[in-house]
Amino acid sequence: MHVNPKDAAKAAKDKLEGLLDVTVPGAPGPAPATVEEPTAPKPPLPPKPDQGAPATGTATGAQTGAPPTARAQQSAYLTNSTGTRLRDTDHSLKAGSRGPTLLQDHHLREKITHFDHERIPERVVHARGAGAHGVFEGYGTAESVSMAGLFAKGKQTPVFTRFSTVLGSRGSADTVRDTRGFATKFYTEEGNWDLVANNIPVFFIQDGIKFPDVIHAGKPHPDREIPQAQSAHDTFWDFVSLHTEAQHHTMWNMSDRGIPRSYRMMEGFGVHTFRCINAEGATSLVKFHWKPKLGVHSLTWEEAQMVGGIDPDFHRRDLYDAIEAGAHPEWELGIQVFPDEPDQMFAGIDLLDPTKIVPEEIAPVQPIGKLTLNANPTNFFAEVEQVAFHVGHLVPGIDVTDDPLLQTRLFSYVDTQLSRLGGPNYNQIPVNRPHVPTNDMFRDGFHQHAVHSGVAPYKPNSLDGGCPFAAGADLSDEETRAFVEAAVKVSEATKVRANPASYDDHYSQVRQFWLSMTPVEKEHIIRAYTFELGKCYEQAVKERQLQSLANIDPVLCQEVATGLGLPAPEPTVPLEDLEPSPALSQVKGPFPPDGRMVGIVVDPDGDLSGVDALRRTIHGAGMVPLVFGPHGGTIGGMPVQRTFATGRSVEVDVLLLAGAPKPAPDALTNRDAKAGTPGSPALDPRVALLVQECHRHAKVIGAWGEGVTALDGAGIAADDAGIVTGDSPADVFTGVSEQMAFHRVWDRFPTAV
Ligand code: HDD
Repeated sequence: MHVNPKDAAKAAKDKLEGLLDVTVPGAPGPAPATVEEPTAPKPPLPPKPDQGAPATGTATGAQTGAPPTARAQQSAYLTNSTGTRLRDTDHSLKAGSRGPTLLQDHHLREKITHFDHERIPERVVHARGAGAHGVFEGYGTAESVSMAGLFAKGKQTPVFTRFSTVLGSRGSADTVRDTRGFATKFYTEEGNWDLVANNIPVFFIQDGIKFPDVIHAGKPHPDREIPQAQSAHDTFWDFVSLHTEAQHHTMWNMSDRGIPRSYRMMEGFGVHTFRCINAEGATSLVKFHWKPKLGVHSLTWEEAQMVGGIDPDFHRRDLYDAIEAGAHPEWELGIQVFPDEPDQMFAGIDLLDPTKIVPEEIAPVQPIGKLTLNANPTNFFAEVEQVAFHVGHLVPGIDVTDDPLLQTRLFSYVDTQLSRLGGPNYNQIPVNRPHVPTNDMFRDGFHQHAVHSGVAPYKPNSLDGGCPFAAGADLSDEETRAFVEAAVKVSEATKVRANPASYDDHYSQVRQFWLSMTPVEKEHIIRAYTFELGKCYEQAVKERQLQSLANIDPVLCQEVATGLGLPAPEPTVPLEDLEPSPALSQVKGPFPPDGRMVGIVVDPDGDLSGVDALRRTIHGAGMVPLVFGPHGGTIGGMPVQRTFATGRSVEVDVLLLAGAPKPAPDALTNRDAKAGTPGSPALDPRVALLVQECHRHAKVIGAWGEGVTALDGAGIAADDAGIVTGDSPADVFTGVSEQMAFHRVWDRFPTAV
């Protein structure tokens, strides 16, 4: 077809004119579309004190790098990752509303790609955890031992603490029988110090080269990947029965220490002996201990199992709720101090053997400061997941020893972060950043966030004026001193793959632990071994572990053997009776009630006088009252936190019975009643179960008025140990408080040994 060139030119011009239809600045243009936010935009949260900008001091002293919160939710409008505002993130770009999605939808691809990469590898051990911010205050009592500034009297140092289980995956239950991690990062004025501790003072192995072995044995079986987060299986007991230096740690795991009631009620131990240096350069050998203000307290095994199903996040929730409620958990940091003598022994105990303790009776734990956890994380991933601890994060005044377990750890903790956090710059992540200027001359690498200036990240240099400069070696000058390794003489030695002879005793301290337990603690240990070994299939594994138990104590061995239906072997080593250490027992008290959960059963048809006043008193005393009722909403003006359907005994530390609710007549509202629960037909069977479980778990129970009949309805004698009855709620609670300060009604547990 012939086209008139004139017509073609005009058509082209018309098209261009449409395209050139732009708004000229100043000229009135089309009204902007209104972008409506579903919720009113909020300003970003202020950064936490430990989220300061990376200190990227350079040769010229310039500080560069954006504040870490620059990437946080700052814009009131939805944007993509490069800050361009978006109008729609709910519909992908399609060829027609029913057509295929277009590859060109860069927003869709960016959003999905980011999501696809949200997960990082979980920690190879200690994957499941919870953390909190806090402050450490020095008492000034450690100054003769260590020059570390954080121990100075009244000195306040920000900290971040992460608690964890060891064996389970990130999503596993909190209350499994396991060791608990207790790692604290102190952001001191002399750099970060990490105390990477556990709630058990000894370790499974004496030499870090065996860490992969013990962990492979404890983790789920490689074929089926079960069981999750527990040691009750063949490979674990295969290893510890063959490798008898693990028996001491295993005994602690089988004790109630393996199932803590709360992270707030655990001791912590640095395990290794460290070397401290004072301002005069004198050295001492030191073991670090955390002592909880609330005392050491554990779940019963049945509670631990129930909670694993009812509330797998029990410890995480407990820590978070206590901090939110203002019941800030506290620990004292204490040290056992030993002279730094060439043999590094104390009272015949090898201080470099991490399977041994030094009893507190012969080396008292001296308090040197207090830790208070007072703020929950703002973002779990950014803080709890990305925090990276390392036993080599040390400050002047705290040094390592030659403990072969510690020596391997010095390598492992940096190495693991490279794959877990994706490269060598993990100390630039906000939660890991020191709160002091850094100038490490490290450059580049994955996830480099600093914009370093200067041209000479090497030493010596003249082009950056010689900067950075070496810090001073004068230990008494707090302003300039540096971390200097203690000048320890290393004896002339031959390279060997061997342990010292002192490491050969695998049983005497395990027996000492057993002999230091009260009868009820011994009973729990027997039950724990019987349960765990009862879960093993391999007869040879059970028999070999019984042999180790025989080498610890004949009664323990016999009781477990009876439970397994196997003969008890004779010991193969002489039983050595070390002096028992009462400090090892956790049956103690009284302890303060901060953050304890107090269940109050109310009956909407009963007498509620004085109950609300008591509820307020409990709250005012730093505890958490939980009203249990037959329905939600309010009863007698009190909010009901748990209905008989949603609440369970394991959530409370003590139970108060303000009434005896009857079974609901209507089968529909009573649909959660536990059929067949023994008790009176006059008492709601769910309340009967609540009372019976609290009684079985040796919790203090208080009752007044109609509540006393609830005891009867549940088949519990009102004069049994730990049952407090009285005329008024206030009187009853006074009696209850006195007894709950000892955690449990220990007399109520049956004991056979
Ligand atoms: Fe470890 C994590 C404590 C021996 C290798 N360890 C880790 C955590 C704690 C401990 C509390 C969790 C830190 C966190 O919350 O991020 N570990 C201990 C104690 C030990 C011990 C008290 C003995 C006294 N560990 C140990 C050895 C090795 C490791 C012997 C290796 C040879 N540990 C690691 C690790 C982890 C770790 C693989 C996993 C994630 C991480 O470090 O950051 O490097």
